[in-house]
Amino acid sequence: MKFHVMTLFPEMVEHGLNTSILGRARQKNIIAFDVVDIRDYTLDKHRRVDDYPYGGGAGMVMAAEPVVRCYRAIEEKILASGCKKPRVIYLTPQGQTFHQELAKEFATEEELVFLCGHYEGIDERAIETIVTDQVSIGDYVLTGGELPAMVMIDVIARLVPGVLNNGESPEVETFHDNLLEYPQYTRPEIFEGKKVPEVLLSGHHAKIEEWRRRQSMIRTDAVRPDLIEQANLTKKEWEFYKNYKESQS
Ligand code: 6GU
Repeated sequence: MKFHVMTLFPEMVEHGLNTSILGRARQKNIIAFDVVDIRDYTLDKHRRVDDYPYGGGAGMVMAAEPVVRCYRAIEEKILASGCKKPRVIYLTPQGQTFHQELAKEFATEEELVFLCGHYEGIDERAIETIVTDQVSIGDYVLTGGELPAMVMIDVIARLVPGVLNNGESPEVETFHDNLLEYPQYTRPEIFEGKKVPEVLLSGHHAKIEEWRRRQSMIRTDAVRPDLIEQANLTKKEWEFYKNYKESQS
């Protein structure tokens, strides 16, 4: 799978994507990155890519021309390689919120194009001309689309077969059984006076599993009560949860 990224800060994206698991998957040719500098496509003699907004207001707007010319160069390469016209994702707080199901959908594509905006946004006509999907990564405002593009690429790439090293299929539910993960411990047994929970040293697998499930329920209840309503719990686990809630009140 190939990820094309249109950006004014290519070195930021290159660095982010060449590290750790994604860097290794790239070396193994399971995924590929094509990071393109939008500034290379400006026709302005001063290499400018932004301008003042019509109608006034604060900040600058990225001009349509370099963005669309940059995209057309990418599209030409993709069509020449025999692939269909790609989906083009514009990273913007005005988009639909990213989630695991959307990642699964994008992971079925051969090629994806990400458009990273900066300043106060991009001329709407460029967006109308090339963009197929507008996506936000959450309800907060970042200075540009590079980090959101890297977040999306990380989430999508780990769904591509062979990217994760263990033979297991990646967990594609938001969270396993709609529960948050239980706490993990490794050596030493005592760290700054704090002991590893006794049950984990017992070697009793059924007891360990029960403890982990209960820890998951307790955490989910504290942090994400919206999830626990749809959690996949056994009758016995619901019983435990009910008693736990009563003991809390
Ligand atoms: Cl995709 N872009 C920016 N600038 N801020 C965001 C975002 C995207 N998603 C959440 N905040």
